[in-house]
Amino acid sequence: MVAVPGVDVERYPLDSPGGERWGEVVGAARAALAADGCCVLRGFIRPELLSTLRSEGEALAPQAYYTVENVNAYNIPLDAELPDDHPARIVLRRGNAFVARDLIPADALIHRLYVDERFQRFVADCFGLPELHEYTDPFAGLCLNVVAPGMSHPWHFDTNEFTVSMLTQEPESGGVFEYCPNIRSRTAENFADVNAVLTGDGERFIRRLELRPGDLQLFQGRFSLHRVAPVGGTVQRHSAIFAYSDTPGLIGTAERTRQLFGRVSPDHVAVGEVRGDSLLD
Ligand SMILES: O=C(O)CCC(=O)C(=O)O
Ligand SMILES: [Fe+2]
Repeated sequence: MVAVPGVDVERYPLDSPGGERWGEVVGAARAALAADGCCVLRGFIRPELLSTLRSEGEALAPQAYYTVENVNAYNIPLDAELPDDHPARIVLRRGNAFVARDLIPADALIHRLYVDERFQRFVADCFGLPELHEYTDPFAGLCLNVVAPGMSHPWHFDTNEFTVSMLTQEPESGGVFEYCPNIRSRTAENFADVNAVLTGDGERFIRRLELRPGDLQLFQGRFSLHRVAPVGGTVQRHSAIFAYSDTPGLIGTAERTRQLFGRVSPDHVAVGEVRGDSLLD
C-alpha cells in the first residue's frame, strides 16, 4: 500500500481504517471536539518531514495575496446599518495573506495530504461524519495562511463548520491561536459575549493553543470565535488550511474570493455560496 503522505501512522493509524487503534484515536478526537470544538493531534507528521513541510511553505509564501484591510468579525460591510452595541461595528485589521490552492504544487506534502482518501476518511470520522468532500472551489479548498511579523488574523468565525489546519512554520514569538469555544450556536449569536471578547473584556471565554509544526488541528470554527494573535519577531507564521465540506460542490462567491485572493476564476463568477444556516458570516 502507498504510504499516507508524511503521517506518523504508528501514532495515527490512517492505514488501517476501522481497526482497534483507529477506534481509540478517533474516539479521543471526538471527545475533544465534543468538549470544546477543538482537537489537536500532536506530532501528526513524522519528525523527519518537518523541514520539508516548512521549506515547501516558505517557498510558497511570496505568492500569497498580501493586503491589509479593515474588516469586522462577521465579514459584513463596515457601513452596514447596525445598533450601536452590535459587535460587527468593531473594526479589526486583517493582515493575513492566503496562497490559493491553484498555486500549491500537487506534489507538495500538504496537497498530497489534502486529496488523500485515507486522510479524508480519518478526518470525517473524527468529526463524526459519514464523509467529507474537497471544495470544488479552485482556490479556497487548500490554502497556506501567512501571517507576517506585526500582522494578525483577527477574530472571526469560519463559514465552514469543519476546519482542519496544520502549522507548517512557527513564528519566533506571538501568533498564538486563541479561541472561544461555542461562543455562539446555530440558533443564538450571543452578541454580548462576542462584544466582550472584541473589546478585551472577554478573557473568561478565551482558550489558547500551543501549536507546533506538524500537529493536526481539527476545529469547529463556525461557532467558536477565533484568531491568530499578532506575530512577533522576524519569522512569518505559516499554516495549511485544509477545507472540506459535508456537502459536495462548495465554491465561494466572486466577491469574497476577490477579497481573499485578489482575483477570481471563471468558476467563481455567478455562483452563490452554500450555507447550512442563517447566521452572519
Ligand atoms: O492559521 C490558522 O491557524 C487559523 C486560520 C483560520 O482561522 C482560518 O483560515 O479561518
Ligand atoms: Fe478561521
